[in-house]
Amino acid sequence: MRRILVTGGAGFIGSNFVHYLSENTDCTITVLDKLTYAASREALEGLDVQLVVGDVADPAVVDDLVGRHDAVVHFAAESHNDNSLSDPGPFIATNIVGTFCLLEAARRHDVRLHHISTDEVYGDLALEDPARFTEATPYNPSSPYSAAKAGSDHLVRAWVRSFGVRATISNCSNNYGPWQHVEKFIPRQITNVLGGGRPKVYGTGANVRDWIHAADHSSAVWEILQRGRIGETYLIGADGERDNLTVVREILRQLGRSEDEYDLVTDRAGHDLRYAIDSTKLRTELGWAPAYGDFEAGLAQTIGWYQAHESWWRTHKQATEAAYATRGQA
Ligand code: TDX
Repeated sequence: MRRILVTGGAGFIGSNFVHYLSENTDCTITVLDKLTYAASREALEGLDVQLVVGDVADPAVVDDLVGRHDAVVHFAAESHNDNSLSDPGPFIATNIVGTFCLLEAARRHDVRLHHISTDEVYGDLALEDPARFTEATPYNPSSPYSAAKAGSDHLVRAWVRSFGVRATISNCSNNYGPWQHVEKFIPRQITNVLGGGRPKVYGTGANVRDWIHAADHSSAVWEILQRGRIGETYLIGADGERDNLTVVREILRQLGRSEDEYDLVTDRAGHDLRYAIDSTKLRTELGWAPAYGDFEAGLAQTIGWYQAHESWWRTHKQATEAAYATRGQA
């Protein structure tokens, strides 16, 4: 696999994977990205990458591009739950129609495809339930975002079975790290505190997420792309379960503020209680292991990155907070 096309490669996790490829392989890399509000050209600065600005749901762009590559890694997606609740349309267009469009091109040109998905397709777990998601957990998505991702996963499986497309799927837990848009939980709270404000916690803060550093997500995707079995799904997670209040308190502590300086705000509609990943299959079959085993250390590195990149996140902060204010969440 010499020539790799990364869709959504200017987004948070997509650009992290492009960095991973640049640093660890000698592949030729093309990024297809629509450059929506969530993408950053800056995240690709200094890399030897061809950036094609275009829409994954546009067959005229996608077909030719896919045909000129050996493999496609498909990150492009609308990914923020809160946005899917206020305007679901773009989630259907990019996540479902975009994936359909790529699958048709992969089928026509017989190109290997890896589809990036989320643990949210499985719905949520009870807080006290010892269970975690596995590859066998039934799909049960809650939000327009997770339903659209679930739909895209089903399309991939159908194209493997019906048309023999050489595809794999990964479903990852919550990512954190550099270049994540300030609408998401961890960067929102870090940048609130850096700006002299307070973290904003939905509901009671009891909801649990399973955190993984984006760099660990990238290394797992590379393993699956190289050695994953066609037609298989692999869950990616780093045993990072924390409730939201614990994460907020840790951010406040690391930034030298009192741990109770946060606000509880209006809860998210349909808010999933808990996600948790059992990544045994990935670890035993492909020998993958995360490098960021210590969440608090990964968080410290991430806080340091946001401190050093204020000019980047400042440009997004005001509009993001204005949108939260209209929903009673600021
Ligand atoms: O200001 C906030 N306050 C708050 O309490 C925000 C933005 C979020 N939250 C809560 C909601 C969730 O319980 O924090 C948790 C994490 O929220 P998000 O960052 O919005 O992530 P989540 O909804 O868990 O979805 C994420 O993980 C799966 C990603 O956004 C998805 O793209 C991914 O598929």
